Amino acid sequence: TKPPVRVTVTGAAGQIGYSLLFRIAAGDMLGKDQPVILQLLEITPALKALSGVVMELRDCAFPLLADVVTSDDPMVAFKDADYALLVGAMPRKAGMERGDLLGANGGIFKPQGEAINAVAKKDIKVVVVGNPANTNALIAQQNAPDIDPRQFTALVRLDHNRAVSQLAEKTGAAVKDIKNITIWGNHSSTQYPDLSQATVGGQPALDQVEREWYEGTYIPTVAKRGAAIIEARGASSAASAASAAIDHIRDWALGTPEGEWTSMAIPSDGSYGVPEGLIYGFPVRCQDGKYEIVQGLEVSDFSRGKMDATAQELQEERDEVRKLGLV
Ligand code: NAX
Repeated sequence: TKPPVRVTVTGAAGQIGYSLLFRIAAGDMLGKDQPVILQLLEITPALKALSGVVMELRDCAFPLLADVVTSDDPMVAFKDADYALLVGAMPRKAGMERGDLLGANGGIFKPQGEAINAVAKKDIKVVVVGNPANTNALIAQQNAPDIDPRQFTALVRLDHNRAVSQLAEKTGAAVKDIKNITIWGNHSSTQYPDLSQATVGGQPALDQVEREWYEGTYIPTVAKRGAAIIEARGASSAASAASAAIDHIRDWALGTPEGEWTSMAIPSDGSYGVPEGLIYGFPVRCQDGKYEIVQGLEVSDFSRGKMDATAQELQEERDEVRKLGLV
C-alpha cells in the first residue's frame, strides 16, 4: 500500500469542513488506494467543536484514514503538508467595505502563507475556498516566496459544476454529456460562465439554447446561485462547495479526463490577455499532478468584455491588498 499523504484543512469545524473531511477520509479526493493523514486547523474557540468532528471521523473507521491531527497553530497544521484546502475565512458582515473584508482576511491568509512557506512540502498543492477566494489565494501565495507560485489556486469549480448542471437541466441532457464549459475570472458575481466551446452530447451548446436565455438567464443564474441557496436554505452552500473542492484537487492530482477540461483559478501567465499574476479562472487540463491552460480558444467580443470586467475586479482587489501591505 502507498504511504499516507498529509492533507491540511483550515476552518475544519465549519459547515464546509463537516462535509469535506468525511469524503477526503473516504478516498473520494485522492483515490481509494491513498491513505491520508488529516491535519485540521481551527481558531482556539472552535477546537472543542473540532474535537467532536474528530470523534465522528474516528467513529467512521475509514480504512484510509491513517491519523488526525488538530491544532490552532498553522506551523503545526501545515507541517509537511502535501495538500492544503484553505476553507476558514472571515465572511463579509453587513456594512463591511471591500477593504475591511480584504484586510480581515489578510490577517488569516498572510500568516497561513508564511507557515506554508516555512513548514509544508515544497510541492504542496493549495486550493483556497474561503472568500474572497481568488485574492485570499494571492495573499497566501505572495507570503510564501519559497513555494512555486503556481501551487496556489482558488476554487471556481463550484461555479463550473453549477454551470454544467444548469445546462444539463435546460437541455435535458445528462451531466456526463456536457463538456468544456469554462468559468473565467473571479469567484464572484463578475465571473463569466462561458458556453462558447461547450458541447452537449458532442454538439455545440450554443446551437441548442437561445442566445437570450444564455445571456439573460443562464449567466446570472450561475453567478448568483450562492445567494439563491442562502435564501432557500438559510445557510450558505456547504456540501456542494466541499464536493467541488474535492473535484478540484482530484483532477489536479489525478488528471482531467481525456479530451476534456475543467475550470481552476490559477496565477495568470498572461494567457488570453489576463494581467499576469492575478489568480483567475481559466480552462485547464491536468496530467501527472500538473495543470496547464487550454490554449488557442477563440474569444468573441462578448466574451472579451466579460473576461475583462472580471479581471478588472481582481485587479482592484489586488490594488487594495497592495495598499494594505499584504502582498
Ligand atoms: P463556517 O463559518 O461554517 O466555517 C468557517 C470556519 O473557519 C469556522 O469554524 C471558523 O472558526 C474557521 N476559521 C476562521 N478563521 C480561521 C483561521 N484563521 N484559521 C482556521 N480556521 C478559521 O463557513 P463555511 O460555510 O464552512 O464557509 C467557509 C468559507 O467558504 C467562507 O469564506 C465562504 O464564503 C466560502 N465559500 C466559498 C465557496 C467557493 O466556491 N469558493 C462556496 C461556498 C462558501 O460560501
